[in-house]
Amino acid sequence: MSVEQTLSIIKPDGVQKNLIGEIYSRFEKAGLEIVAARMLRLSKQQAEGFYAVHAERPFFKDLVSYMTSGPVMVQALQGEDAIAKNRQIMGATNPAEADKGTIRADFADSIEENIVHGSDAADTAQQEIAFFFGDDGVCERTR
Ligand code: IDP
Ligand code: MG
Repeated sequence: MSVEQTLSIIKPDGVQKNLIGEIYSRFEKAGLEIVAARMLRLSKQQAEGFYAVHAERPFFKDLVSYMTSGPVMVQALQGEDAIAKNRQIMGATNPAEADKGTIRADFADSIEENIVHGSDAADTAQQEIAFFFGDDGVCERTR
């Protein structure tokens, strides 16, 4: 285990359901620190770029339209094992398969509208944090 950073997004359905505080509380109770945060409405180009890895998937067009349907809340999380810990708190992609007590089991409506994004590995975490926060947009926790 080591201290890691990971990227989290509260997707448009999570913002619409007024879950920002609830989700932040779950992160903080699990020992994850928020080290960067911003709300924005993704452009089509941003959503396509962020999810470029899924460009050939049949659901790609719908995914881009979902992700641009309203504002998202984007944050970098820091802590021991942050990448895996965030994925545990989120639950499986399909809420029907997500463990009880996870964000997706508790709040998601479908495999597409599943409330949150989380980086899946160290390299993607680094790329995704840079995508939203550049080189200097993450705050060091000095206390
Ligand atoms: P993840 O968000 O759990 O990492 P990915 O496989 O990376 O899941 O897929 C990215 C996003 O694309 C999912 O969170 C979900 O919003 C959407 N998605 C994934 N699989 C499907 C599907 O089979 N149908 C519709 N949307 C999907
Ligand atoms: Mg993924």
